[in-house]
Amino acid sequence: MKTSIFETLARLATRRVAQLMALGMAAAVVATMGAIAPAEAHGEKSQQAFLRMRTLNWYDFKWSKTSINVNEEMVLEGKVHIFSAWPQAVANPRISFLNPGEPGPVLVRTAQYFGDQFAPRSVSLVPGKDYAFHINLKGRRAGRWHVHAQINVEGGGPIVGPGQWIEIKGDMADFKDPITLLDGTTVDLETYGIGRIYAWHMPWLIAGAAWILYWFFKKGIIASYLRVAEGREEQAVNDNDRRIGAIVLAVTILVTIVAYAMTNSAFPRTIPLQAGLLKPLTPIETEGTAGVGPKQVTVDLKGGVYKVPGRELTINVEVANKTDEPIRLGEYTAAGLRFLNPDVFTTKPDFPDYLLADRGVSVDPAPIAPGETKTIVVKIQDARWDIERLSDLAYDTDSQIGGLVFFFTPSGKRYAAEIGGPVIPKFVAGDMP
Ligand SMILES: [Cu+2]
Repeated sequence: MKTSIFETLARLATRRVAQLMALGMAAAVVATMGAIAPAEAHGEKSQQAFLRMRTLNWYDFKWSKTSINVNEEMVLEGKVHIFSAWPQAVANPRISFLNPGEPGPVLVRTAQYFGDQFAPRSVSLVPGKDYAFHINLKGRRAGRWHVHAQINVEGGGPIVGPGQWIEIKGDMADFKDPITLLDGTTVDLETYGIGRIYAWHMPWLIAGAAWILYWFFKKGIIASYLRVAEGREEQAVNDNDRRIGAIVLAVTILVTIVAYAMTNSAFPRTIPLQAGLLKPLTPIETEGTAGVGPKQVTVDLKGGVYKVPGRELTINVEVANKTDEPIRLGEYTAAGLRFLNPDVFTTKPDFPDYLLADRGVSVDPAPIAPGETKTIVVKIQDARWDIERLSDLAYDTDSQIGGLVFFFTPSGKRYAAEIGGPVIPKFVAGDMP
C-alpha cells in the first residue's frame, strides 16, 4: 500500500510531538526533584526491629546545644554497646564508620573521637564491647534539622542512633570552614576549588546531555533498545555513528591527558585520600557509672511475652548482684528508645521525647540484695513500641529482643548489662500467656 506524503508527514509529526512530550515530562521530574521538602519521618523506623535492637545499643546521648548560629560549634556525644549476639543476617562491624546522620551537610563535622582517639576513618568494633564517642559539629545551613549519630557497617548498611532537633540560625552565605594545609597556607573548604569542580563537571554534563539528545532525536532510545533486544544491533549503529563515537573518544582521551598534566604542574605536592582502617580502638572499661564494665551485675533472659495489642513486653530476668550494694532496675534501652522506671527516675531526664518512655518500666520495687540472685518480672509498656515500630519483632523470622538494662544503687552508681533472646508474641488481649 502506498502512503501519501501527507500521511508520512503526519506520522513524523506525531512521533516528534511524542518525543517532545517525553522530554518535557523528564524535565518536569528533574525540576520538581529539587523542590521536595525534607522528610519529617525518621528513616530508621523502616529498619527491622531485630536490626535496631540487636546490633548497636546506643546510650548516654548528649547534644551540647539544640540551638546554634551558622559557624557556631556543638558536640554530639554518646556511647554505644556492640551487641554480643550480633545477628547473623548482618555483616560483622569489623569495618565501621561513624557519621552524623543529618539531612545533607547542614552541620559540618570538624572532628570526631572514639574515647581519646581521633577517628576520622573507618574503625573496627568488637561485639560485646562498649565505646564512647563524640562528634564536633559546626552549623552551616539555617533551619531546623533532625541530627542523629549513625554507624555505617560495611555490608550491613547504616544503623541510626537517637535524633534531636537542632535549630540553626543565620545565613549559610556567612558560613566559613577554614583549615590550615600541611604547607602552612589556609584555605576555606567551603569554596576551595569550587571553580575547578564546575569547570570539570560542566563539559562532561554537556557531553552527556549531547549524547542522550543525539540518540533521542536520531533513533529514539526505546526503538534502539528494541532493535538491540531483537538481535539487530547492527541496524542500531551505522558508520556515521561510529565516526562520531571515535571523535568523542579521541577528544576525551586528549582532554584527560592535557588536563591531567596541567593539574599536576599546578599542584605538585598532593597526598591521596586517607581511607585506611584505624585499629584497635580502646573500649570503655570503667566500672559503675560508665558502660558495661567487668561483670558486676549479670542478667539472663528467662523468656517473655510481647503482647501486640497492649504494646507490652513482659520478661523474666534472672539477676545476679555481685556488687556490695542493693540494686534496682531503672531503665531498659533498645534502638535508642529509653523505657524508664519512675520509681528510680524521679525526674525526667533531658532526652528527645519521641524516644523517651519515662514511665515505661514497672518492676517489683524490692531491690536485689548484694550477693543475691533472683528472677524478677519486668513489664515494659509504651505506645512507642508501636510508633517506633519495634513491635514488628512479632513478625520477624526470629522474634528476639535485645538491648541494655541499667541497675542503680542507693549511692548513685549505675551498672549496665546486655539482655537478649526470644520472646513469644501474643496477638490477643488478656492475661493468659
Ligand atoms: Cu531523624
